Amino acid sequence: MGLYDTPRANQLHIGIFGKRNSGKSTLINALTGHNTALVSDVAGTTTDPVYKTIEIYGIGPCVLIDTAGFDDSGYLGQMRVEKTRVAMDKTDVALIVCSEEDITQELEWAKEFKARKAPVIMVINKIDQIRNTDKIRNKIFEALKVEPVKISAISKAGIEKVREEIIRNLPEDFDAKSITGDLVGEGDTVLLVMPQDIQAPKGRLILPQVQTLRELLDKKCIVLSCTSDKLEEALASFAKPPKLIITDSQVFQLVYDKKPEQSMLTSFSVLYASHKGDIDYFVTSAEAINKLTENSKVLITEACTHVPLTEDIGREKLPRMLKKKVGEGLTIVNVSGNDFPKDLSEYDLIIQCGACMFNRKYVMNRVEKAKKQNIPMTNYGVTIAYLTDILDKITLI
Ligand SMILES: Nc1nc2c(ncn2[C@@H]2O[C@H](COP(=O)(O)OP(=O)(O)OP(=O)(O)O)[C@@H](O)[C@H]2O)c(=O)[nH]1
Ligand SMILES: [Mg+2]
Repeated sequence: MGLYDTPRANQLHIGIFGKRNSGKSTLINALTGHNTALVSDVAGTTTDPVYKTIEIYGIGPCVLIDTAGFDDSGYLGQMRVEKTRVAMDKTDVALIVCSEEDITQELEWAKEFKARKAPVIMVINKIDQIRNTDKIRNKIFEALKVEPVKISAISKAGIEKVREEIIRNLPEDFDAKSITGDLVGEGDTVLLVMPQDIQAPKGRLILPQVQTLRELLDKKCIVLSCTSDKLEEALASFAKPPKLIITDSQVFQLVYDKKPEQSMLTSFSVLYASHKGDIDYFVTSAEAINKLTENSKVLITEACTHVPLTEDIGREKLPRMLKKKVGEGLTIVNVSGNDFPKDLSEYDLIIQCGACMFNRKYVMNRVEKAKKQNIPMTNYGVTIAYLTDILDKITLI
């Protein structure tokens, strides 16, 4: 899985954009204090986006994304720009580096970030070399009404100001998003149903389970976990029914059938639907399942790029459930990782995985794209709940 097999997906993503040779990689090195990114005077040194974790005082660990110049050209250049665009989709805060007088492209990118409501910090680099920085500053101020930060990434002049600007421009909703919301609080009992099937990684728990458990412990809840075959015994061990049951979506029906009436029920991936995405859109979009026919086409998007195992949810279980309802003729297309078609018009429905490996910004940008093209989009958990007829019986936050 590589990139996101740590909880990095929840950290602030700071993307650095600019033309080739503007000094993006040098700026990364200045911010991290290490020579981690490759710097050279050859235009096009950085090709694939590079993700680095840094600790910024006042924010904590953040992910810095070093990108290929957005002015790259030619066939390979265009492919690199495509990857820079994926980095754009993941960016919570953008730094745009200007190092010459013509900043037409820089301003276009800044406007695109603004349209996506991502904070943009304009940086003028190479002030040790550029003669008239005021000309660039004035163009920026005129177009965007923001004061750029002037730096020399090489001498590190102005770097502290960049750090301050990042802190000043933090997105409002960043870090505020809890997984379990106000469903439970201190002293409440919670049962986690976590079948450790063939899909579960050997010797450890998957990220949504780990993060949910950690959050519940931080909230001082009393948490018990079991596999689905021990559900009855687990329930019997509570003096009174647990306030909340969080289950793996794959055993939704079983848990719903056995749960005490007083206990609220939800699933990890339904919780993740609002933690990482747009729960309202996911729930309304689930209605589109009813309208699918054998001529329909469904896109299933999975964040992980693991080699699919047998009984994979995205490649086997969900397609089987959908085909059972709609008919064998239903077309299902699977994509994984950062692949997400630009033109969604051929699809009748998009089903995204729980997205624990993606940051929220990236999933929300996908939702925006789907909404703009009027394509319903939902996620694994909501789909399974809908298909098993319990979407209206579970607790959403
Ligand atoms: N004079 C001066 N040169 C700089 C400064 N920052 C970077 N450079 C030089 O500009 C050149 C390009 O720097 P990089 O950091 O590789 O630029 P980049 O934007 O990452 O370039 P690509 O990866 O090719 O897109 C290198 O020769 C750097 O030494 C600066 O503040 N002043
Ligand atoms: Mg570079």
